[in-house]
Amino acid sequence: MPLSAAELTRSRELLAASGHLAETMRFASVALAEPPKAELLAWREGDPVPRRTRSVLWDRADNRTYTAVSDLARDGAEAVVEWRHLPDEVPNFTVDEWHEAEEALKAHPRVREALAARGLTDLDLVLLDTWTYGREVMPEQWRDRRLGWADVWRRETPSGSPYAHPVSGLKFVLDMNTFELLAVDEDDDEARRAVGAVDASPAVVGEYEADLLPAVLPGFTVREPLAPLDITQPDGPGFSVVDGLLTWDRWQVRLGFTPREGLVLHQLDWVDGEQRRTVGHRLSFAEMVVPYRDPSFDHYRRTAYDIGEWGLGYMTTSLELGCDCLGEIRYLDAVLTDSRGEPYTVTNAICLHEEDDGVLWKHVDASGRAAVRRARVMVISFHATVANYEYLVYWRLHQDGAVSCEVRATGIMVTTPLPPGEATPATGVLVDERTYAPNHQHFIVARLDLDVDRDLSTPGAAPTNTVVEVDSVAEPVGPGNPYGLAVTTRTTPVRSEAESARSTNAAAARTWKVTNPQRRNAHGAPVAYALHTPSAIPALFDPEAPQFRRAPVIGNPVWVTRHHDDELWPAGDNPTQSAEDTGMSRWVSDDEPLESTDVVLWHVFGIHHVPRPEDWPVMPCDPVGFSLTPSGFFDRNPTLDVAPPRGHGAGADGGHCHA
Ligand SMILES: [Cu+2]
Repeated sequence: MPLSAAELTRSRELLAASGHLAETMRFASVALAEPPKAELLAWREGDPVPRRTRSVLWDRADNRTYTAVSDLARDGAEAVVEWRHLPDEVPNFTVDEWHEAEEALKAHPRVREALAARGLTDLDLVLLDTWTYGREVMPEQWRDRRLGWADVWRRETPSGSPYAHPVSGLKFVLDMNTFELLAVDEDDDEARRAVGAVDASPAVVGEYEADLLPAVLPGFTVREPLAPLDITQPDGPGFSVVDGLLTWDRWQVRLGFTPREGLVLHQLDWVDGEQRRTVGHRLSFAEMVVPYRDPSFDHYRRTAYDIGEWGLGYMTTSLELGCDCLGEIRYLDAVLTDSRGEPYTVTNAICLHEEDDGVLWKHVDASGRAAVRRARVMVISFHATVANYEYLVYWRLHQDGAVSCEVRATGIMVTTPLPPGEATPATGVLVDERTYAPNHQHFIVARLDLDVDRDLSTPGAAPTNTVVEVDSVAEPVGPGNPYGLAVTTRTTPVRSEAESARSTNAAAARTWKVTNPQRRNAHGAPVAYALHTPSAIPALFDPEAPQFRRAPVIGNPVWVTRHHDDELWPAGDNPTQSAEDTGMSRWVSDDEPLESTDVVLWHVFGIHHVPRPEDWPVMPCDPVGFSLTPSGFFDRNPTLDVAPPRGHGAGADGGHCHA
């Protein structure tokens, strides 16, 4: 269960009472300190549930970072069971700072002066959007500071798109602790600086709301709406959720939510009557890396770590029935803290609903008799807005044992105006009048701690999984294969962490399986779940590129590691202002064995975004994702027992549909 507001308040009070909490300290995050996995696996009904928090704080007075663990069941000084200084670590930026930075900048005379020089005098139309730095691009003299840089944007009207007009060639650099303005950074190129001015900026169609479009797009009208489509479940939904435990069809899963990851799926089990089979212990998104691939003044420092630097949980927005989700919906709220450690609630943060998913299986026999089953899918989703972009995250549980994950990227692309007569740089695509959107990539790192069919007869038994790589191979023409038809599969175990980093191979139709060699199906093969990776994207980095050295995890679409409780963040615990990876590359450097043990599968996927004009002024959802499918986990199609469709000639006839 995620932390409640009362628990978060108590956590803050315990820290305050301990004397550690100085007036100048701020909370970067407060999260549930989850019990070690070994304890969770050995946990039995009736055992106590430890409730501890992990807080990350920093002191605005001296920029020192601390981490604290508080035991909510204890009192007084004993309650803070860990208090540690983290030298040289810069914790994530907070939503509060983002707002405070804009306010401080707008009050600064030098900022006002720079804006006025570009014709920007109505500050209500200006958005100053603060980003974090990677160490490699930080000005050297300020590398010991908590440093932000702000983009400058201009709205056409007070309700217009905040990202409609980039004010090119101008950035503000500020100390996020003192909000001291350190630099007004301007492009050396005079023409590019000039094009940031109101009267020189191109007449783009930057609006996306129907009421604002006619003013910028002559003749614009709203399309005739389609016929109504209502989704109703007269008897209510087919799932139940009690204290965060979701039960649906054959699935059971505990829903968690953390400030950094947003939604977390815990203890994902396939439950068939008395028989419970484990599939996943803990599934979530552990990092997002969004490097812009345009070295121009406007974009070279644009390297967002949306999870490690900001937190997908903190970016989560409330969902609205009929808009974000359609049908018979149940919502869960999320409780987070602000930078003073005070709890607040994001209502309707997680959406739970069922969808019809077309045909599950079908056959029409020679007499014309059709047997059909319809598929239902359980959807667990949340939406995160990270400044100009949104990420809509959908985990889906399927009746055939598959689990799929989809991310729909939408929102507004970052753009740059071009001076008259200047060609579009090769690092971007023209999307509007004298306006280009830079090439960029969104890497999402999913942490998939699967425990495939763990031995439940022995409480606390450790998982015994091995990840294997499966390639399809065309055998050469020869004896036994005279027509060259033979395709075989070659299965190679990932034996140790020296082999941890895997690559896709479309020519071999490569997949990976998490197998349990201790468990065999009826056909003698180890039970397994397969990972399919249709949205793997290439990193396209020189290995020595500073940005790549911060997150070499993005260099491979699949990684396998030995489970450790503290190996959660693959670009380091605190990637803000980092120079070198302290995550994945360190974890695998000790070359631990990976066979028949507790392994974690990591999948890096995402959007290789070479912009299209169609992505502007707001981007239609670009869906990417992956799936985990049972592969010999069951002895046969596990959906033979799915009830036939109701009505329309089915039912009494045993599920036969008639033409
Ligand atoms: Cu994009």
